[in-house]
Amino acid sequence: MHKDKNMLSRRRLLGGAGAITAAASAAAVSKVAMAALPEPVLQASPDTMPPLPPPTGRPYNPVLTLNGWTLPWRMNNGVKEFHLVAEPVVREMAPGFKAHLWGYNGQSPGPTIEVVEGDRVRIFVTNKLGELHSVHWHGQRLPSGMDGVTGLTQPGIPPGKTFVYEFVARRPGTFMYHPHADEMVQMAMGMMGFWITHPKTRNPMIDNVDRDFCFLLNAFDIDPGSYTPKIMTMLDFNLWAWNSRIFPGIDSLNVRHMDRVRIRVGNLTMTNHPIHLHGHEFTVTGTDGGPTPKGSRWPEVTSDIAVGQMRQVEFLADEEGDWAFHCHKSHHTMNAMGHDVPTMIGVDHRGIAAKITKLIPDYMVMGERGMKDMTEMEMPLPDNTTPMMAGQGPFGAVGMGGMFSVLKVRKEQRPGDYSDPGWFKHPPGTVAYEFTGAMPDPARFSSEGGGSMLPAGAPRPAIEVKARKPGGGHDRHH
Ligand SMILES: [Cu+2]
Repeated sequence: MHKDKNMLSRRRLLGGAGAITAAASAAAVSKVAMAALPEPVLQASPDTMPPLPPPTGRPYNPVLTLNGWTLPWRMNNGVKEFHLVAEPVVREMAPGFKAHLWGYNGQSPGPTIEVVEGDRVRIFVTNKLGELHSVHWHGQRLPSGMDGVTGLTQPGIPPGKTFVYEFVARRPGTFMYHPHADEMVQMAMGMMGFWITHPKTRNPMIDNVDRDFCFLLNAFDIDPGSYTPKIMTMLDFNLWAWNSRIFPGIDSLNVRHMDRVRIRVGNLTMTNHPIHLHGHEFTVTGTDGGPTPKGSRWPEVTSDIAVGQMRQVEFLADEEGDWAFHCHKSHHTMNAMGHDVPTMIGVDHRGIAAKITKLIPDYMVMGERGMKDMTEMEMPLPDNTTPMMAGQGPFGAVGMGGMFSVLKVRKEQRPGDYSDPGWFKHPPGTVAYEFTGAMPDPARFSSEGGGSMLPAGAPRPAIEVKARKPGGGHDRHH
């Protein structure tokens, strides 16, 4: 889980170019900058990297990108310069499962860009794809010609070329970037990134927080055993991801008890995602339109994030424990599976399954008691995929995948230490437990049911319903 270790493969951002620009006159900055491209910084690890405190420029409290990282910059005569490289990447989506995606600077999604309201920003975008590219800065106020829409506001960036975007980050808030060139393909392949503009001064609509997380919702269609997403898929995706990671590959959100927590989420999939937090209420404090006025906020435990939207939610982490945090569409907390699985609940197929297994050793059907059995069954998997529902908790299989993680709220977390604290140690007597007393006869309301259609005074026939109940020592057949 969360390792907070620094594995930037090439952290050295300032090469010789930094020294050149220090001496350059203001008038020459633009040309010098063009000539001296900042060295691209690449990231090789899918782990959550620690927040990047601003080494230069105005101070701010940096965000933590879940299973991601923040792009370093260099200051060039008061301009923050970033270098994005659009390129094919290999992304580990979960341990044992790698996908061939497209992204920026070695990862999908690309690195988070963090700036401060009022910053002048210059972003060099190098296209290492085999087709045209451009980057749209979702939600920004900027000159129309910097908006990054291929054909409309600029020619597409040809393969091998570098374009420069330059504008002032005028509004504080939660934004993202993504291609606006062959975008169906390029986004289906994983090209996207987060953008945070921190407030310049104290803003009455923006509270200080102790923990500030961000991630993008994205989805892929990759057949088990293969590596490359099927880009024509419009709805039937089989991998529902946060920052191109799927549970159990998504890091936990570790906070101290009584921390104020902000979580920023953007949706670049083809459907909406009701994001749900257990154990706490939050308020929506911002959208991609900016911070929401305080009088407009109300408490929720689920916030629906529509396609192309961003939401930032905030809460006080005042309940200790391990709290599930997930998309509430139950199919989105599953990993790759076939779509033709028949519903077998209540069907006694024990004999049939045993016979088929003799002919086809790998044969497996959905359990007659539900699909949870599949978390325990040793179903043979092709290479390079991940179980449909995986992840072990302290009480057994969690039985989920996809868009799922855990908020860990701990009193004993030391200040400044946000490493994974492990599983919550529940105080004695606070865990749901088995009732072992005698089971009383169920009280049934005698006037209810089909008998009411009978003529008054007619004898009521006994209605027999046969139900197969789970458990009871059924032997399972694999
Ligand atoms: Cu969802």
